[in-house]
Amino acid sequence: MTDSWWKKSVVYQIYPRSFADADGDGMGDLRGIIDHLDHLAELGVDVLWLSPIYSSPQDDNGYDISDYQGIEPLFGTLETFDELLAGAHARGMKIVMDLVVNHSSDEHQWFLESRSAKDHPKRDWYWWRPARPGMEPGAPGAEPTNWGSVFGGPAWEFDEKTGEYYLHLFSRKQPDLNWENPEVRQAVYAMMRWWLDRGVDGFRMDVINMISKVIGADGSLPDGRLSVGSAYADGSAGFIGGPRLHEFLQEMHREVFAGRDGLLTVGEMPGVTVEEARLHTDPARHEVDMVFQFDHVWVDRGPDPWLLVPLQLTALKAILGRWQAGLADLGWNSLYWNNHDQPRVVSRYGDDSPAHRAASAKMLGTVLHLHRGTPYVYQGEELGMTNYPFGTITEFRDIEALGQYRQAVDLEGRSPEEVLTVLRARGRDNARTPMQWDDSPHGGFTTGTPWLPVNPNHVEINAAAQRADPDSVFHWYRKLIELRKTEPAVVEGDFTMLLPHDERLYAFTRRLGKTELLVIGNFSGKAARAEIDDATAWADAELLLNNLSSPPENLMLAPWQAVVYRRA
Ligand code: TEU
Repeated sequence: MTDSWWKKSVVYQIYPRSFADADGDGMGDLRGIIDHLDHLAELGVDVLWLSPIYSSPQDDNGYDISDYQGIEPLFGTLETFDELLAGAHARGMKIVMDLVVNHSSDEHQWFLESRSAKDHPKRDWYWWRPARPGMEPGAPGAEPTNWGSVFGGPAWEFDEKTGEYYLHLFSRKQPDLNWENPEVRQAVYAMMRWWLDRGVDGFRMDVINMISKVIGADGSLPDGRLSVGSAYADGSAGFIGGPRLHEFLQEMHREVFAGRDGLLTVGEMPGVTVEEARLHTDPARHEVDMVFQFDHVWVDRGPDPWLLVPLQLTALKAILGRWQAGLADLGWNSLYWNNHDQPRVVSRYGDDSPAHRAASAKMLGTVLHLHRGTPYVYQGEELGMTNYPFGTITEFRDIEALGQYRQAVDLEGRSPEEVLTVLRARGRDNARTPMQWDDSPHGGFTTGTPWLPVNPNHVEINAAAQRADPDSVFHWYRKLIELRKTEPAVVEGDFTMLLPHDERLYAFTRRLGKTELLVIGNFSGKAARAEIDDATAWADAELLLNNLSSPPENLMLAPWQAVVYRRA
C-alpha cells in the first residue's frame, strides 16, 4: 500500500461548539478554530477532525443535519470554512469532516418531502412503516418494532399526516435514511465528492455500521430482545453490521474515493467485532482505512446500564490486546480514549485528584500512543482536562443524558440519584464543556455566556499555563506525537502484550528489526514492579520517556508512572 500516510499521523478532534468562540455568542465557531491553529500546530498533530459544522437545528449538537452543503450560521460561513481549510493546509495539517449519513435532520428538505405524502417520489428515502398488524396506528405499543432509540423512548415516531411511522435510531429529529434506495446513496456520494473537490481530506463516518438494516421478506424489520426492567428492546441485531454494509462501503469507495490520494477514512462502528474490522480495513477490499471500535470504552459498563462497574485493568488489556493481534497482519487500528461522546479519560481510567492528575493523564496518553495504530486526541485531552462536577439533571444539555434520564426515571422506575450517579461519571457533556484556554473568567473560551459552563478548574488547568510549563501534560503529548515521527518502531513495530494478569501494570513491547521498545504504565495509586523476563537487562536500557522525576529502580513503578525504554 503506497498511500498510508495516516499510519504515521496523529488526529486531533475538534468539537467546534466547545472549542473557541470568536464572536462572543457563547458558542464556539470556525473563526475561533482559525484563531487557535497555532496551538494545534505546536502540538504537532497532522489531521484535524471537525465534528459537524453543517446547517443543523442542533437537536444533537449538529449530528442532525438539515443541509449537508451548508455551514451552520452559528459556526460561520463557507468562506470562513475555506479560510480554515487554507490555514490548516498552510501549517501542514489536513482536515477531515464528520459525515453523518445514517440519518439526516427531520428538517432536511429530503425528509420534508418524504414526509409530505405516501406517494411522494422521496417517500422511500427514509424508513416508513405501518403500525404493527392488528394494532391501532399511533396507539401505545403499536410501533412497527419494539426497538428503543439510543436517546430513550421508542425508535419509531408516529406521523399523523400519513398514518405511518418513521424510524429514528437516535432522536426523533434524526430520521434514518434508507440506504436500500440507490438514489439516496447517489445523493450522499455526490455530496461527499463536493466536499473533497473543495479540498477536505477525508471523512469520519458517523455510525456507519448502522446503514444496512435486516429486512424480512415482507419488508418488516425484526423485533429485538427485551431485557427485564427496560421499556424498549435492544434492536441492534437488526441494524449493526447489516447484510449490505460491506457492499455499501465498497460502492462508496468506488464512487467517491477511487483515484483520489492523501485521504483518510474512519468508520465509527459501535459494536463492531475484530473479525468484521479486518474485512472493513483490509486495503484490498476498498472500504475504510480504519474503524472506531467500542470494546475498550464499554469495558466499565455492565449488563445493568445504571450501575457503575469499576475498571478492571486485565479486561482492558485483554480487549486492546485482542484488537492489536487481530489487526496485526491486515488492516489498521484507530486508538482513542476520548471523543465528544465519552467522559474524560483522566477522570475515568486515571486519577483526576490534584496529586495524580497530570501524571495519570500522561500515563494514559503514553500507553495509548505507543500502541500500533493511529492515535486520536480529543480537544482538551492534551491538557488533562477532567469531568465536570455536574449536580442535578437540569445542568445537563445533552439530548442523550436527558432522554435516557426520562426513560429510566419516568418509565422504568429508577431512582433519580442512581441515574445521576452514572450520568455524572459517564455523561457526554463531560467532554463538551468548553476548552480551557486560560485562567480568565470563562477560561478564554468566550467573552459572552458559554452554552455549557467552563469547568471551574480552568484556573489551574489551561492551555496558556501548560504551554509555558515544559513539564505539563501539553508538552508530554507534544513529545509523544514527536516520538511517532522520529521512532519508526512506534508506527510499524510488532506489538506484544506482557503481564496480562497484572491488575496494576499495563506493559507491552514494540519490535521493529533490531529496535525494541518496552512500555509500562502503572494504572494504580500504588507502586508496582514489572515482573517481566529480561527485567534486569531492560532496567539498563535507554529510558526514552518517564513521566515522573525519578526513574524506576529495577522496574518498580511509582503510582501512575509511565516509562518507555528502548534498546537496539
Ligand atoms: O455516536 C454513536 C453512538 O453509538 C453513540 O450513541 C455513543 O455510543 C453514545 O452516545 C455514548 O454515550 C455518534 C456520534 O458520535 C454521537 O455524538 C451522535 O449523537 C450519534 O452518533 C448520532 O449521530
